[in-house]
Amino acid sequence: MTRAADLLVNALVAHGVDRLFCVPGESYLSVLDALTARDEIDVVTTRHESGAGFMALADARLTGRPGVAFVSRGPGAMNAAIAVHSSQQDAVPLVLFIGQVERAHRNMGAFQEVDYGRVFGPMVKWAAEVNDASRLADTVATAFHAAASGTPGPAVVVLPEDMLDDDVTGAPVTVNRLARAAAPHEDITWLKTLIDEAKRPLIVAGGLLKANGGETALRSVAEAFGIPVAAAVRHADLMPGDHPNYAGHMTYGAPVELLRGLKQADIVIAVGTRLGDVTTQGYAFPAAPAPEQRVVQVWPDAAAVGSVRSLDMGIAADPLLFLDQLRAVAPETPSEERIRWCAELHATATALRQWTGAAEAPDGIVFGAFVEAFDRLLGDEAIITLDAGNFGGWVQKHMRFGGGRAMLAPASGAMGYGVPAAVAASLRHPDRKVVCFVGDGGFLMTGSELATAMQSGAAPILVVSDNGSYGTIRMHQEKHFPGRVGMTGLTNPDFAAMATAYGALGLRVETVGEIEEAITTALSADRPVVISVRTSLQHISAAATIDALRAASR
Ligand SMILES: Cc1ncc(C[n+]2csc(CCOP(=O)(O)OP(=O)(O)O)c2C)c(N)n1
Repeated sequence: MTRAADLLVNALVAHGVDRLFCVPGESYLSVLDALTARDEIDVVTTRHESGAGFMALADARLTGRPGVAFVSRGPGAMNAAIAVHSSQQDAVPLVLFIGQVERAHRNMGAFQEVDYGRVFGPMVKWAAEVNDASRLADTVATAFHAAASGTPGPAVVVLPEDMLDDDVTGAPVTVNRLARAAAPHEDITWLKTLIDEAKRPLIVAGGLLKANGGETALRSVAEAFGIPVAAAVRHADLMPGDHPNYAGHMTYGAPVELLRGLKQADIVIAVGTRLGDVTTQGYAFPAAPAPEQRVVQVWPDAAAVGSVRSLDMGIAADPLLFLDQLRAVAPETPSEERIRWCAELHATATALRQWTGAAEAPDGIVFGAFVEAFDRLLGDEAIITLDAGNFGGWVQKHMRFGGGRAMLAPASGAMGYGVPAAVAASLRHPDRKVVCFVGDGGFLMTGSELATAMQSGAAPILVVSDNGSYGTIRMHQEKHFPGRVGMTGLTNPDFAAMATAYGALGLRVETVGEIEEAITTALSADRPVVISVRTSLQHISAAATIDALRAASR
């Protein structure tokens, strides 16, 4: 007899799954049993389903394959919802397996019963409940295909617990090969004409170029044509920050100097980005619905191309294939004019990256000073994960990315991503330094995954910016209701002591003088480290102090 649960594991292995993240549940015990008998898949047991989901998303970014998480029915699935949302917003492929009540009890309001198709409906690309075990393997194949094809995103497979014990002897395991579309030949020819006509072309590069050699292909096209590259939000690592074609990072509230430069572009070629709200600074550049310059967008899903703004050209193609095609028609060398245009934008981006602010304030360290030191002391082969919050502004502005330094951060703005992503990154690349930057707010959302790091042998460095506040929201309060603030203050535990209790190395940085030693100690440790940095709340963002915000509001 072949048990359905064993067939499921066979199907995962056939899809190249070598690691999955879970919180175990009684609703899929047979799968856990099947996994214990196999060593092809490393099962990482996490402390919260959001942690499992975020780890799967980070792993997907690093491998270029769908991330896989298993969670229990009802409460477990609801805890994982944040990862489903991030998968959809970030276009990162995720296959989420959820246990379900036994088939005979469906639609009776049974213990922890949920209709997942309805709950996740608008967010997922595909969701199916496997009621007939003979359909299990092909449902898995469809889920992996749905997650990775077109606009990557979440697929959900629901597993009634009694189905997992059915006999499926002889049922085949299938894999649906991804269909990848290239750009039509005439579009490449036309685009080459548009680029040749342009004086100041600009590439905006997005997350779909993050794995599978996208960075190399991008650099090759940019260098050959002499086109500067601006990174879509959270993807500053797509071009090395010191590369002459690097033109900056279109992050939250990008500096006016950067935008002034980029807006001179007479054609924007968006590759592997949906040109969403944040990257385009609130649909201002390139503007939606009517851009002020020529815009070409390359994205694998025709329905998403041109759905937000009018385009001069929409190309529904795989961005990597597209880059190869464009490279094939590139000139031998770029013109002098193009090299000057690249240099102009690169100079602005480089100047903006320098940290020049005050290092310390009466209420703590200005986080930029800590980030500047980390940038200096950290080697190139590193992975940096970011949680959501204002502390990240300094990291995104003042750290150099690319050329080996990866950035993993959710464009969805989900707090709680940073620590689990760092655990997953450290497991995937034990040879690389993995550093997570997280606020005191975000750290107590999923910081318990430090226990997962201890248990699984991951060794990330977690930098907690402790300003005693949900600082980002406090900043918005100061902007909109100056001086009338509340509900954003945080009474925090001693994060370094907490780390020690987990068995990690806990370090505390209270003054600027302690920064370098703490970083050096952390970088030479071979176990998880938490550096708790006493950050100034007055210096509430990389762009403004609380006093300045209040003065401006008055
Ligand atoms: C899961 C989630 N909940 C709430 C928010 C809204 N939010 C955005 S930033 C922020 C505060 C972040 O505080 P902290 O982690 O301490 O970082 P800081 O802004 O102080 O640097 C909140 C509550 C969010 N983005 N994600």
